[in-house]
Order: sequence, then C-alpha cells, then structure tokens
Amino acid sequence: MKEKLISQAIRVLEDNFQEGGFTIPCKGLYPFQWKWDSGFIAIGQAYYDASKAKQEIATLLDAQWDNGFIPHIVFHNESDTYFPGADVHRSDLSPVASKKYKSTGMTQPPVTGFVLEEMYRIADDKEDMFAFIKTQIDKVYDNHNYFYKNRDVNDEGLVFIYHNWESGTDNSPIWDDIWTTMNPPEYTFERRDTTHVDASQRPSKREYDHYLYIIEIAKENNYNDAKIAELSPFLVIDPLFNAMLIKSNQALINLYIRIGGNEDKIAQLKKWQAKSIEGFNSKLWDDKLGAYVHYDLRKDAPISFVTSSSFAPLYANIPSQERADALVHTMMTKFGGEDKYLCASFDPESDRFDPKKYWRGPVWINMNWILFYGLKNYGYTDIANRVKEDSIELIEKYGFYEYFNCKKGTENAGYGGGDFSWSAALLIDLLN
Ligand code: 9YW
Repeated sequence: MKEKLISQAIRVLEDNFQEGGFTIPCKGLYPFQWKWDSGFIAIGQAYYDASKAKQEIATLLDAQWDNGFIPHIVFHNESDTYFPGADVHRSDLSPVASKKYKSTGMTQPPVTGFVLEEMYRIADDKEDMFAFIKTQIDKVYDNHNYFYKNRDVNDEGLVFIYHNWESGTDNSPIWDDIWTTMNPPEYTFERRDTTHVDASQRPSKREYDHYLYIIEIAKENNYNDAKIAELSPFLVIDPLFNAMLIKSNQALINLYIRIGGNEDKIAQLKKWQAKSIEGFNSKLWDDKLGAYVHYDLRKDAPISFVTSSSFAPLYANIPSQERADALVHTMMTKFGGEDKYLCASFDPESDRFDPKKYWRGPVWINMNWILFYGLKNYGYTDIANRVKEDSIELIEKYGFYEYFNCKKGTENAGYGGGDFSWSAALLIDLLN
C-alpha cells in the first residue's frame, strides 16, 4: 500500500513538473508557480529527485524583488486558464519588482526557510544539498529582512498581510467581517476557477470583487508597502503566516550556524525571533477561546474564531507547554470528534462552517502536515499520528485532491483540484 501510494504521488508531481524547472499546483486550475506550494512540493521531491527540489526553490527565488520580497505567483509561463493573471497584477508597476519575471505584488506564508532545512534533512547527498543551500540562504534572509522592515507596522515582531490571498487561506470566514467594511464595485471579469471546479466549492463572485478591489488599491500605490499599510482596507496579523516566519527564522539560524561565520545575520535573526515569539504570545492568544487568533489591524481588534491556522504555532514552538495543552484541548473538543477527520480548516461548531467550501471547513493536507509535526513537538504523539493516518486515509480513499470533507462516511469527499501537487508531495513525507 505504502509503495503504491508513494509511486502515485511521484507520478502526480512529475506530471505537474514544467520545463522551466518548477511545478504547478494543479493542471488547469493553477497553471503557474505558487510560492508556498513550491516549498511543500520541494519537500516531496527531495525524497526522489534532489535536483528537481533544488530547481523548484531556485526558480522561485530567482523571481525575488530588489527589496527582498518574494511574490505569491511567478508567471514563468503563459496560460489563459487562470484568473487573475499577470495583466491584472501588473508587477511592473513596482519600481523594485523583478525585471526578469512577471509576478503578483502580494506574497504567501514564508515557508522557504524551513523548507531548506527539511531538504537538508531529507537529502541522501548532504554535501551536495548543503552546497545548494549556501547559494540560496541569503535570499531567504533578505526576504525575512523585507518583512521586518516593511510589514511590522507597530514594531512588535508581527508582520501584516494586506490581502486574503497572502494568508494562503483565501475565503476563510475570518475575512467575512472585513468584507462588510468595504463596498467594492461590481467588476466585470471572467472567472476561470469555476470552469475547473464546481462553483459550490469555490468563493463567490462578490468575494472576488473584494479580492480585486484590494489589488487595485495596491496597484494605484505601485505596491509600496508604506502606502498599503496606510490605505489597504484589509490589514491583518495572521497566526499561520507569522508562525511560518518564526519557524523559518529558526531554520535560518540553524543553517547559518552549520555554515559558520555569518555572526551578524545570526544575531539579527535571534533578535527578530525573540521579539516575534513574545509579540505572538501577547497579542494573538485568546484566553476565552483557548486558541491563537487573527488580529485586525484596521479595527485594532482580535478576530475571535478558531481555524486550523490557530494551531500552526505548535509547529514553530511558540506556545509554552501549558498553553499548548490548552490549544490541543480546544482542537480536540471542537475539531476532534470520532465522526470527523482531523483537521477541519474552520471551527465545525460555528455557523460559518461549510464542509465543502474551500477554506471554510474542509481538511487541507498542507495544514495537516504542519499540525502533525507541531503536535509531535509537544509530545502529542497519538493525536499527531491520528492527523497523519487521517491524511493518508483521505488520499487513499478519494485521491490526491486539493481539500476534503472532514465528515467521515461522506461520498466523494475530495474537492477542488485533483492530482494536487502539495497533497502528493507531503504524503510522500508522511509515509517516509
Ligand atoms: C486561488 C495554489 C493556491 C494555494 C492557496 C489556495 C489556492 C489560489 O491555491 O489559491 O486562486 O484561489 O488557497 O493557498 O497556494 O495551490
């Protein structure tokens, strides 16, 4: 069973690999290179083809902007199966954008630091992988420097996202109350996602109006971060995004120590790290919910809902053991019933929960992967193994889907894109 699943997963990744040296998340639906997808994909590739894993990261980092920013989509190739494409995002409006590649002007969770460390852990030829890491690591450091310099508006070690697409959890109910503060025009455009996937599993047209409206504001300001911080109606501290940054800070520290020298960078990373962990624990912990939550910088108020992002801090060793115990208790009470697969992306007890609709409830394999390692960090081996077994069972039963219904016994519980790259890549890691 294990060997068969691994070879199927490799086939998915190989089929989605492109000539330019990168892997698309899903044929038709997502035909370009996505930032955090590439990170997860490289972890899977490292098991069977280290040179592909290296290319995946090198092609992503090759699109870095002059200020250290790494975009969420790199348009290495042409395709008309996705909206909004390069002509909408117009990265050329920014004076610091890559001159080599068109891209978006927004980013995604900063996973690349810990991905480099994972690639080193997995590689058979450690010397070769280490040589590669040495050629790339400063780009990732510059990316962290970009975040702390431009996105930590309150100087509290926590960086903002200005668009829901930056969170990676696009249509989460977390954003619903932000949409009610905006009144974007009714844009005319041709959606492409709903030609690939049933519309009931995707965001609404009105949600897309909001998504496009924020991009228009960023474009009017040439993707200038200070202007965006001032003007974007969407400005949020996201616990998943910041946990990924903190995990990656630690990975960079570990790798630089292994490389030797680099004392200034190590000292700077340690400073960022201490401040971020402290800021995270004081600003994002909601005692009543027993969970980490998002924070709306526009309203200057927490967004009090529990999502799978609430548990991501376990992966970055952010909570104390006591707080981790409270967090896992919340997770098991709300998300962990025997009738459910772990881990729904949104609180199943909430009336905003929808088990079929994208980030409003379904289980995602990348989040499960983060939780598996996070739970292990705090000694929750049994629950970690349940997350792992649930992930394997979902894929075995339904296929390499983008997301899944958490309710056990559902017919055709795999939703969104099929033969989805990160589901395949991370399954390879979970099975090893
Ligand atoms: C979109 C590629 C991306 C992921 C995101 C996910 C989805 C794209 O797909 O967004 O156009 O809706 O939400 O996390 O990186 O797999």
